[in-house]
Amino acid sequence: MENFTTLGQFVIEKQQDFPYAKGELSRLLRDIGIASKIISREVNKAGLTNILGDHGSVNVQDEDVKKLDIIGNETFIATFSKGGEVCVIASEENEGIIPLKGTFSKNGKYVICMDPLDGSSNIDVNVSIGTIFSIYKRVTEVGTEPTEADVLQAGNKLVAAGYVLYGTSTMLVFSTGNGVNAFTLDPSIGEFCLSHANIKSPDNGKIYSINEGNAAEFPQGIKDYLTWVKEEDKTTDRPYTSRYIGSMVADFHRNLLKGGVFIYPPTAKSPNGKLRLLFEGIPMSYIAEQAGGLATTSTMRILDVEPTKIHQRVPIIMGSKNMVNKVLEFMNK
Ligand code: P6P
Repeated sequence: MENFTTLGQFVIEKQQDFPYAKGELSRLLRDIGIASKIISREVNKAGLTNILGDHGSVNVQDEDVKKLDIIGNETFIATFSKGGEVCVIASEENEGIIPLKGTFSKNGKYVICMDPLDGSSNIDVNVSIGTIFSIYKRVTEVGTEPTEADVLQAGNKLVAAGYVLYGTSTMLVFSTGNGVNAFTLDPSIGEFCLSHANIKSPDNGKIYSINEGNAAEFPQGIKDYLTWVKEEDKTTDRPYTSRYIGSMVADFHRNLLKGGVFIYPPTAKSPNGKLRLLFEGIPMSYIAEQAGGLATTSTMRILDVEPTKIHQRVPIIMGSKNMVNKVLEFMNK
């Protein structure tokens, strides 16, 4: 008999570690697993069933929406509506909050903020994409109509967060506040199986991930850091290696395992950076910190930023602890 732990077995075994146990969060994580399997199936046949290419519409970020974006968004909304644990969703694909209309949703105790399919511009060129999610307890009273206050919560209030990477394999990575665990989908049994237990991100690394095409607009500290990483100095293992795939989940996940720093700084075009606080900044910062890394705007911890708008953006420097601190050294010179 093969020796593996499925997501379901893990969640039951670890139940006592989950805040507000009572099985609700376990069911929520199970629902995320189900939705991710459906999206994985769609992503893996993208080239075959003519769901490539633009859906024609544009989302609130004014980005061309690919059909898979729609499928991803609708899949998660339908799954959470059926599950009954979630009362409201904020999605990168929707302008406002999505109060769920499922039979029990009004009594749902949990809130989801999600980017159902991040990196969707990579769909047509067969590059890895991902789902990113945050889970909070609602702040409004159970049984009442959820409000924006339920989704506008700082990352230091998170109950759980994680991502799904649709890459060479489909991997679900999440934390409920007791470290980071990764589960790889085994299509032969249709189960997510524990593949990386208690991930610790290396304190040091040589990989820096940033879109240097915007370099002219970067803050001086970032420009100085990018000069420093390219200098020849064997004692500090430089020059470093540039790795940037343009799909945050893929860039983040590689850096999480190998050591590295991911940077999306402010630019003239996007004075607060391009990435969204609710849908990318907070959940990925939670995972970075739970794995022993850091995540900062350059002036404060991202998990302490109090959201005021659903689609607000945030500058991001996140990853290996010593690498983030090195970037901050240049930013604070
Ligand atoms: P740029 C994808 O559109 C995304 O939201 C992230 O997944 C990715 O890290 C970033 O934007 C890429 O942005 O400006 O470098 O193309």
